[in-house]
Amino acid sequence: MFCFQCQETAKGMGCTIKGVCGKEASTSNYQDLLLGVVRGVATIDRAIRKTGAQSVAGVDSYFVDALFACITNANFDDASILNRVDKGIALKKQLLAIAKEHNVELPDYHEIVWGGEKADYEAQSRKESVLRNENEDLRSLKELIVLGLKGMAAYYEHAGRLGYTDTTITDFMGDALALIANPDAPMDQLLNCVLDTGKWGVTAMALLDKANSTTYGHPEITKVNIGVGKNPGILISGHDLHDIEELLKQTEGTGVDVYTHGEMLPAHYYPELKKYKHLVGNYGNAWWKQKEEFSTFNGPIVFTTNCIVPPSANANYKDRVFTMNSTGFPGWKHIEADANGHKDFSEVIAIAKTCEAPTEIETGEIVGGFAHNQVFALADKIVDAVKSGAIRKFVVMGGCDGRMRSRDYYTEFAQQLPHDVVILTSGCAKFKYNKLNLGDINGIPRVLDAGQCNDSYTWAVVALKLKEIFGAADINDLPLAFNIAWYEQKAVIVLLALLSLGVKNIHIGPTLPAFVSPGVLKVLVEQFGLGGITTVEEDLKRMIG
Ligand code: FSO
Ligand code: SF4
Repeated sequence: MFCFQCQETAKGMGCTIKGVCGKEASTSNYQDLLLGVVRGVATIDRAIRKTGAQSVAGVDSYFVDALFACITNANFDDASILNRVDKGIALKKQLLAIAKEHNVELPDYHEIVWGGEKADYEAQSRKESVLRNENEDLRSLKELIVLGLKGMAAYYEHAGRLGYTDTTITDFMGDALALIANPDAPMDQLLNCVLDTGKWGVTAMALLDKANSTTYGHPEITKVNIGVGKNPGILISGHDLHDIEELLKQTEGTGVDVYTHGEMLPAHYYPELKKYKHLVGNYGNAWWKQKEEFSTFNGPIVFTTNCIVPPSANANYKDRVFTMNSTGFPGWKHIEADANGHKDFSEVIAIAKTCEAPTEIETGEIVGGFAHNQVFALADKIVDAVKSGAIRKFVVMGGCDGRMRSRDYYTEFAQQLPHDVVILTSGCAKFKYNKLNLGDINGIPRVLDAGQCNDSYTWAVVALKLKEIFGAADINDLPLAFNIAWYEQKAVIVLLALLSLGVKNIHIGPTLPAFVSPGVLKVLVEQFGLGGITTVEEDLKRMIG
């Protein structure tokens, strides 16, 4: 195996024996195989479509799901990955038949030529490894693209589940997959594609923003309980709002409460979700603390997306965890959607009824719901505070949380920020400072949480609005700094999206990605001023002044 897609990769270079995340070498290899199949399918599909011929239906949703299943901590189940490989090979055969019928010329990439025999899976997976590209700069650009596509796929899938699709996004994804399949893809074309990935990332985030806020109302300022009630509960994790809505509907009146974990916290901010009285609160913190927090929760847990941490051998919750969508874990039950996209939670609810109420691990409330609509409602107040000097600067600190101790940096950075600086956050990174009680400035909380990592879109929209209000020539002239924490591939698409909007001098940490080669880093530094982090003191001087 070779995997270097996340921030916690072994030695900051790559996992080669087993993932730090817990991913087995076999799973990693099958994911490489799956991505090879995905590249092959997308390349043939695009070639057919470009001739004007009718291609096979469902190619887009196939590669979106497959890309999502290869995100860090999403799917640890070999059988589930291999199912997708089999599905892709069947699709490829259909596509090849159409290509033949219409005399579509196809390149001779191994992704296309390979016949898909089961006996070859092991050998072929090695051919599809990240290391198939020997030139490290080419490899780096191709990985930046595919990792960005994984994040984009996740956001696109959530939007799609709410009925929002946009084939221009999936057309781009198909073209980008075909480009990275090309062993001779030129460097400049790849670099342009990296930037285009960011551009389409903005479109995908905007689509999801529209899907979420049209379906569930615009997020609004909300106090979220972090304590517990007396009823048994179901804990729901991940990012999918359609799934939590279905769970809320099916648990209503059953005596079973619903709690959010990690990235599902922002569900509480949406009017059409917060209206459910039995949506009691947010239990625990970011994804990486789940082993402790799931064991005291006492009830069943459902994963709508990543981030899964493999349980300890003696974990008391092992028999009451359910996965859905692109996620999977060997031995855990998987809830499939029916033909209409509905999921049946009756088994989860039945188990919950036999469980104790959650054990209290915290008490109190946290405040969030500052997505763009809510921020714009406060615009006058915010602009006045900036003009009067009460607010000196904003610092976007969104992204991911993770288990490395070096991430304490973000807690300390937040604590040591001057009191006239406001943190704009989104994603699970917020758990590093959302319980610090950092106070407010003229009634504006010093930590404004827009929502999930995809809601980083809010900060792009807000920055553009501030630019307009203050008549700034450039987004980079605003009193705005970016100190972003990353972990997995959704953070990659967020970063590429910000770059595509022209944001400069973004700091990412706690370490720079292993998949960015020195040569590509040089370009990113020269063109965008991208940088890492140093010490809290030094960075406060650099970013805040
Ligand atoms: Fe966090 Fe995990 Fe949302 Fe990620 S829960 S780390 S960037 O999946 O997606 O912020
Ligand atoms: Fe390693 Fe991260 Fe890949 Fe897991 S996802 S195998 S921790 S690089």
